[in-house]
Amino acid sequence: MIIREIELRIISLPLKRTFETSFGRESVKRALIITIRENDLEGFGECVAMPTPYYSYETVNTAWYVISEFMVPRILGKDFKKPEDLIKALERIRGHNMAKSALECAFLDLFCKKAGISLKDYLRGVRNKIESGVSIGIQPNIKSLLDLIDHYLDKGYRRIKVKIKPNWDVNIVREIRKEFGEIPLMVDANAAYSLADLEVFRLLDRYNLMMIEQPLGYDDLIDHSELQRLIKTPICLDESVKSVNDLKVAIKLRSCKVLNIKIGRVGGILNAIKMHDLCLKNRIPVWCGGMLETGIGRAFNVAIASLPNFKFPNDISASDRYFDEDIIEPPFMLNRDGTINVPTKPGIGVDIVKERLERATLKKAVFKLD
Ligand code: OSB
Ligand code: MG
Repeated sequence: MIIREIELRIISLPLKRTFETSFGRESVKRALIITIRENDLEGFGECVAMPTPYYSYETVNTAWYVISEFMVPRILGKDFKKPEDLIKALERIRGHNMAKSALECAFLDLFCKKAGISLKDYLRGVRNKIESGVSIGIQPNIKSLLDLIDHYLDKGYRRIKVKIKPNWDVNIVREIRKEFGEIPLMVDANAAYSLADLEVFRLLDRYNLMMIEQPLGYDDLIDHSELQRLIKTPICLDESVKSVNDLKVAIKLRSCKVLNIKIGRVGGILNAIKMHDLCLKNRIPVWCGGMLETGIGRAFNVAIASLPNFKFPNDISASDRYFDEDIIEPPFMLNRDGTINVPTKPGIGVDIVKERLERATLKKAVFKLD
């Protein structure tokens, strides 16, 4: 398949609710959307980098820069037989996983559409529905947090994840358990603590949490290993595991018992699958993380979460948890049993609404073979 046309756009969609974590707040969703065109077919990919370098060093603008300056010239006009070939062509570029992933996703969508096969079938997914959880940001007070949890439980979400930071941790977990009893509950610290905070984790350890996500440094594996020895609650890594190699070290050191897989963070779907398989071999269950994606990124998440070792509810919520109006149709909907259906049409299996995409666009560039 010769890549003849690549379009980049930065879009902005209002979020229904401001999303606050230990590292920052987002009120609008910014995303870099890639379109690869061939005749009348289009493949779409979404770069999950955020506007700020606080979750990872990549941002929407670094992705725009590295894709247009270094990645597009390596793939435009080239003939790639399969997704592996495209990743190989980008190997020389160090890091920038989210940027690479967006291109790989767009290629994969187009590749599957051409072959008339759904992404789920291409990836050998084994599920028609995936389990849906919800990730709740830091709230102005405990009352609004409890109200939100009540709202999402009512909709049927299968597990609640709450963001924590120092002084918004043991106190909220205590109140949640008091109000809702033994609901499936976990916390995500986004690297807000160090080993000096051991006492916080000893206290959290009493609340039967499903797991504690990324409690320590964003690039740490050694202190997580130490912490995991000291508490019984499973540690789940997010930020610290960006590659198969990171994962090998994490397994060797026993730094985690669960892995959050985000396609963008790990540099694409093929890497995500390698990590899924390595975790399966080492009896580490995984689940799919989220980056407040639009329907495009969400479709890739839903497809990968249909693989067998995705053993926990995912940070893949319905479109209406994030946006009043998504850029895809049909939107992802939550079934009453807290699951989301995996699309069966070719490629990502959802349609992009051009008029909405256009309306959300802040900036656009097209690279074409003439
Ligand atoms: O750490 O999992 C995270 C969103 C942005 C950046 C980092 C994270 C998150 C989430 C949101 O938790 C999950 C979702 O998309 O619903
Ligand atoms: Mg996380």
